[in-house]
Amino acid sequence: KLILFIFLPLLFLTSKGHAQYSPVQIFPTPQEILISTQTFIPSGYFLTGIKSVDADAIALLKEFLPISTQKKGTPLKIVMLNDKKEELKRSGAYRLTIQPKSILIEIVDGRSLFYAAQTIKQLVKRNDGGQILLNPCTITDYPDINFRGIVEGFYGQPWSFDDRIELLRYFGKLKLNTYIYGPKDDPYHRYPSWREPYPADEAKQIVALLTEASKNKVDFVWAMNPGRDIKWNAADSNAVLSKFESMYTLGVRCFALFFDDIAGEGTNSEKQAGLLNYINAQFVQKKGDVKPLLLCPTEFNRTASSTGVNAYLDVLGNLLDPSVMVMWTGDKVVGDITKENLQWVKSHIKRNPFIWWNFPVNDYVRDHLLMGPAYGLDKDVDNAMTGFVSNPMDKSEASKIGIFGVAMYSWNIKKYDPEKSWEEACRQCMPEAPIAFLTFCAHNSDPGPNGHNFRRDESVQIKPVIDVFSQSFKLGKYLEFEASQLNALFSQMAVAPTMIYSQSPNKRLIRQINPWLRQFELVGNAGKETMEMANAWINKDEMSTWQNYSAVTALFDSIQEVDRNFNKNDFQPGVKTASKVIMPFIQQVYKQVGNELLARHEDEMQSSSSQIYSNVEQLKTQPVSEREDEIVIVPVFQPIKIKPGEYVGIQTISNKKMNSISLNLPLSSDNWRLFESSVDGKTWNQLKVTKDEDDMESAIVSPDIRYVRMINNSPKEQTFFLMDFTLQTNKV
Ligand code: 14T
Repeated sequence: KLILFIFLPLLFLTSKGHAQYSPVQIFPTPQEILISTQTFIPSGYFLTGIKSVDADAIALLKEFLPISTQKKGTPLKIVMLNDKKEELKRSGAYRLTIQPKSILIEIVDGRSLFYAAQTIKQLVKRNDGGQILLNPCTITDYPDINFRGIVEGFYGQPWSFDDRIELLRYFGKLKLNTYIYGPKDDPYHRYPSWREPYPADEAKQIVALLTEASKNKVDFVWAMNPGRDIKWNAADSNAVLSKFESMYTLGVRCFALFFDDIAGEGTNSEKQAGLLNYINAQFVQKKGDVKPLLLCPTEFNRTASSTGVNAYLDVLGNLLDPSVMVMWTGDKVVGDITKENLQWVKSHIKRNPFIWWNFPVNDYVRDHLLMGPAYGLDKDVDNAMTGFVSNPMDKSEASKIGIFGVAMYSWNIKKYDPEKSWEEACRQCMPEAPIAFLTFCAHNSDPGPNGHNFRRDESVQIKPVIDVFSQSFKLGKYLEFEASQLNALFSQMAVAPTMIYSQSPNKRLIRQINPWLRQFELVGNAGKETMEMANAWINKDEMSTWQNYSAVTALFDSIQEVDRNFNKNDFQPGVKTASKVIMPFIQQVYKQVGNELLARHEDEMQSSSSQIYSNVEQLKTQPVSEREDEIVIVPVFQPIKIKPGEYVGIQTISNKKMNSISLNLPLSSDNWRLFESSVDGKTWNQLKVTKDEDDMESAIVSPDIRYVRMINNSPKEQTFFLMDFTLQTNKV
């Protein structure tokens, strides 16, 4: 739908080839935009046309446009939008025509004017002299989905008042219009206190939230979840009614009933439909200014849905008043939204579903952050959803990344690009350190293994590099090009938290993700040390390998420490970061080098465990020295007396394979010696000794023997020189 013409002052270029270029970017992407590349400097404006449609929108316009109360300068005219197109009758639809001599804003309602103002805010640029610049343009814009926003519907610590105020402001900028209040752990929303009105101080906060919501053209929807202990009788129908009445008194005009996560009586769909219809008739219709009701059913996804005649969803579809909107999470509790699934549920509930998307909620994987792109949303869906809301994390600021994607998708489905939207979200959420924040988010997206089998891409850019590098490294090769990319990334990871701490004024965000930031720095450093270790290892620099190996070991200890001591909760305590691609890579290289390094040094350590094997008093403490391919008794330079039956030899527990023994002992004529080998030191086999031309004696031994000895096999004490007694081994 986006037609982008670039028009020069007089000459209109309608080349589609230029369709990708726009002198300004607007989020969410407008449906139709014609914009000139030329700019002009507007003089003052005066307001004309419809008066007092929306004071907040006018106040917003005045923030960045010179608008005077006198009738001088150029007109900024506000009129009703008259178009037969169904889309241009939607709340929030607008058409904006900016020309050097006028601005025309055509609107459906106050929200339209507010959204047009949000668009103009993004169109305004300034020159070096601080003057305002505008590009002439015509923008025709409307939302693809009527209700867009979030459902605060997770388990765990609900958002704070300040979290909510900030998010409502964020909503205004993103043209999101729906905030559904339903935190599982608010006792006044659910069990046990849904029947009771809020205490005074909490009621006051809800009033303040309603004010902020209204300023940002957001519908604050208050949800109740009574199913756990509701009785299907008049008393409880009235309990719902009077609680709604008390919320109405506070200013709430939008209401929802949730029946998720319950068992027993409360799950009865006929009774649920009856209650909704009763509230609709007795409350919504009577008040006149209350919006249509919203229902979250007990069977809110296809996997959980029963089938057959009078199945749960069919009963709802048949009985519920057509005005009641019905929520739906898709095929599963957490998963993609597909056209096919939307059609399936519609055939049962007899209306378009209102999507409750369980992303980026992390109440089922609390040790992970979900800060990656919002993807898995079908783009081939026209007018198939009444609403689209995201269930966020308990971390409000961190959830802004996912919410941004939801805002882009739900406003303009066809133009939605998950990756580009995600990058823009990172930039907008942390303009002071965009790259650092992007790096952080790129490696904090996958929830890890979980019961919903919901996994996300993570570390997508570096993954192919890691695959190539680690494959070669397993074969003993260190690929320089890939290594340099990995080193660059790990350095970036290691400094990103420092950048974020020092540059970002968003202390709320930092507080929410602080354990993960700390962990991220440690993982970055572990990556750097691992690469150095791998390099040293390949270069056979054992000293450095050891140093880096112990540095990585220490960093792993710190990572474990953070994991154990931060983010304590009863469900998934701990702090996991970069857990899908990067940590497994670091661990794999660490293990590989560690195993090889230790295997090599195992032999060295065992050199002390190769020892002399002798019952000759004089030789009992004589050292042996173990080298790469031999074990040698250190020579003794004095004559040794050996009694009948006494022996001298070598005992080893090395895992090397043995080869042969060789000796250089003074010749002896009377053949008093016998050479033997043994596996266990108990049973001995005699060795056949041969002499070479230099009078060196040697004997082949079988590879797995662990003892060799020369024994005095004569009845007399003998004397000899122990000059060379060597056990040859295979090289490792
Ligand atoms: F109402 C729903 F649409 C819904 O999603 N309900 C909850 C929601 O509050 C929670 O945040 C979400 C993610 O954990 O899952 C739903 O609750 C469940 C779903 C389960 F499959 C609770 C327990 C489950 F086993």
